[in-house]
Amino acid sequence: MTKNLMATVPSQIRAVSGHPADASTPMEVWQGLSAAVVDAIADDWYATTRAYRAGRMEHYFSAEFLMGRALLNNLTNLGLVDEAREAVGAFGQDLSEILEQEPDAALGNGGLGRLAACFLDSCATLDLPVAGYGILYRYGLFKQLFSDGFQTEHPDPWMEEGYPFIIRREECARIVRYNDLTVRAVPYDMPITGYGTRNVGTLRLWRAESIEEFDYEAFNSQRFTDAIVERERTADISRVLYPNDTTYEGKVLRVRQQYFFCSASLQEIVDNYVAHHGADLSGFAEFNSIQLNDTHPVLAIPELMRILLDEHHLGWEEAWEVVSTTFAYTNHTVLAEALETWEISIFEKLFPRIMEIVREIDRRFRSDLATRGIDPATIDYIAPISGGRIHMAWIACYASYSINGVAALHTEILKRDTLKEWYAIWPERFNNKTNGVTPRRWLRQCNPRLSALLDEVTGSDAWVRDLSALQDFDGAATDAVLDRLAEVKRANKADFADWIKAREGIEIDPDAIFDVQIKRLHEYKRQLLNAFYILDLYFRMKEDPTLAVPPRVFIFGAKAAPGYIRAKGIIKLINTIGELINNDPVVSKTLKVVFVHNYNVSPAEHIIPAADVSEQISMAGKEASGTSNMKFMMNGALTLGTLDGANVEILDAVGPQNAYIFGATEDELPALRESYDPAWHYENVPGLKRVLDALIDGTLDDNGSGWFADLRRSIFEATYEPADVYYVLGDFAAYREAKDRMAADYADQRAWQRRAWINITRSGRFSSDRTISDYAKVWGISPTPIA
Ligand code: Z57
Repeated sequence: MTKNLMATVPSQIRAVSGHPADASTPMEVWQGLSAAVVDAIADDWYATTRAYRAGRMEHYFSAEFLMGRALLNNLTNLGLVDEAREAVGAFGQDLSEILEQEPDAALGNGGLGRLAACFLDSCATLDLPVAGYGILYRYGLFKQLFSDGFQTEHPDPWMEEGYPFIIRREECARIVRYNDLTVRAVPYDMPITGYGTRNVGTLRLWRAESIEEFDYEAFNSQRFTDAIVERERTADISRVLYPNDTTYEGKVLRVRQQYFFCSASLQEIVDNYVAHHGADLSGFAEFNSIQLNDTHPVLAIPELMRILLDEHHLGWEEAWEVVSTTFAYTNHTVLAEALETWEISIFEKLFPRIMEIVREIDRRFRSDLATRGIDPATIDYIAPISGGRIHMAWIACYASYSINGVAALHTEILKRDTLKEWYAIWPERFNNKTNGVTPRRWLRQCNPRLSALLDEVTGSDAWVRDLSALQDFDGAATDAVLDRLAEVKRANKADFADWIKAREGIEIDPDAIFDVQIKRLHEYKRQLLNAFYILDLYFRMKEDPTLAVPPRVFIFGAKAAPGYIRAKGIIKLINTIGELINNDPVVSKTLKVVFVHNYNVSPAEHIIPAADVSEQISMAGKEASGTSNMKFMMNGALTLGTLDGANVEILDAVGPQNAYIFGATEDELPALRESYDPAWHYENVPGLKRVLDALIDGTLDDNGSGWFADLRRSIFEATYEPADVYYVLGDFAAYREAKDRMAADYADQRAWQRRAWINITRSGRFSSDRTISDYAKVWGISPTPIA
């Protein structure tokens, strides 16, 4: 399938470094080895691209692709890991050290961006004709450091030292026009390999550049700086990823970014259609479908209308017929603060023609709905333009042939609440697509020990391409296999302890329970509930030194949006609790708190294989799906969670004896909230008073920021939202009970490993291969293998 790496690696390294291979730095070796991989797949990549372009294709539009590292992923997919180890070993380099040189491509915030990356992996593995389209951000998600326990943010110029897995395609550049600015969009292509296939898919990321090198006129007429400023204004468009997850920020630059990649991608797709099928665009939707990853790419809807109307001279009806059979929309949240709406004036200023088209969509929408007898108040509420703003989700719902949520419960909430008006009119458009994660990166690659065990027990590596095959091995958990499983976990935990020692300077005991919560910091995810538990446990141990507490390490990883002060307060709180506990001579023998700084895809690959407990504790109804829950399950961690998002389906897959579920359910919450009084819980629920008072009585020091007092107020005082809006105190007693019980259960290792095994073998339906096979039916595409 591929050329001999051993032969090409040394010359690639020499070409990159200008030294002999054995005189090169680990970074140069990474560069050269990566270049050798691109060399090995180039011909297949070209063949795949040509095969896909000739037939029906799906185009996945997303403002975020959280790819992480590429080298090991590609080596794993191509079956070249051993060969690569040998190739670099030949001149004294260690492959794992080489792999750690690679920066993460962090072109995404969290779940939504990582989902897009897992989907590309599955599309490649399943030979599906799908391409991804997004933005080549110069700066990915900020780097997080802690200073005195406070998060600080730092730029992440991730490809500044060179990045071999992306190829500039000068010849495919397009022009994107704004009212006040015209820019060149230059595509950079990333190859997406699959496991056990020669097909290589493509992620196309656009970079904004000036039309001309310089404005020579400005340059020569002593307006040198103006010429530079103009260049910078252009480069601004793809300069930085906005660091908000599940919140909306109405920044003009952001809407510029969105239009930028939508317009460039559509131009390319339309040109490709013309090249293959001729100038009559009325058949466009037979060969193309576009998935909108949340509302961020929804400008593609009026932009495709513009291209069809103005550049290909279709009539409105004909153009709308094409558009409304092309797009499908995925909703990822029910949080009101995430719904994108733009001020009309912004659209008018940036792209008046697009605004004109949106107005016409709005006008026709209103008359269409009136004809259907919908009442005027409802029409006004769900119209594309209402209250002086443009509602991107409403445009998406109106124009899309398919609308989906990302877990069963989430889709039900969309139909019942968030999008109920739409569901009433077009019920047939709604469907569920429960998220999934790729078992290549999240098991095969990050957990080689467990992978080897699975190969052995199942007799082959077929599970890597068909994870559901594992379910036949539920019964294979003999005592011998369970002992092996325990050894695998123990070894992973020892590796992780070394990694943490080097990275965070904290020593942890591999025999303790590793209890992990890794995800973006958000109040709805309730890291605060976890923090309260830990602080309460500390007080319980101080109060009664004879209390039998199983050794535990509480592990966190989370970035807070830089402007989200309350989330930053929670980070500081966890770090401060960690300080208190880790420095307590007695308690630190049993408990440790570790906050992994700069949590990202590659740290996740170290953390997840070592986890015993998967914390999935959002307030029910708020986490659309969650995807780390699935990664933990595949790696044999047990879920400690609420009945939220995909946790519901995980519970359904493993059964109640193999997960720890607690807390108020989504349907119980409205009634509970009616009479909810956080002050009552504070007075009456064991432990809470002490914990909440510690926020203000000097036990914990927030360096005078006032952030801990603010956290306390968020629990007791109604401001623009009700007191304790995420029901932290309401669920505390149930959480404490479940978590204590879980820790006690850990002592019976045989029983624990049996439950872990069931979690692994039942994780098949959470493979993104299953999710993508479901999408492929909606998309109307089929496998197109090149060989
Ligand atoms: C994001 O990461 C998610 C939703 C959003 O609306 C935005 Br913006 C960013 C997440 C959800 O919070 C997760 O529950 C979900 O698993 C993930 O998207 C993938 O669907």
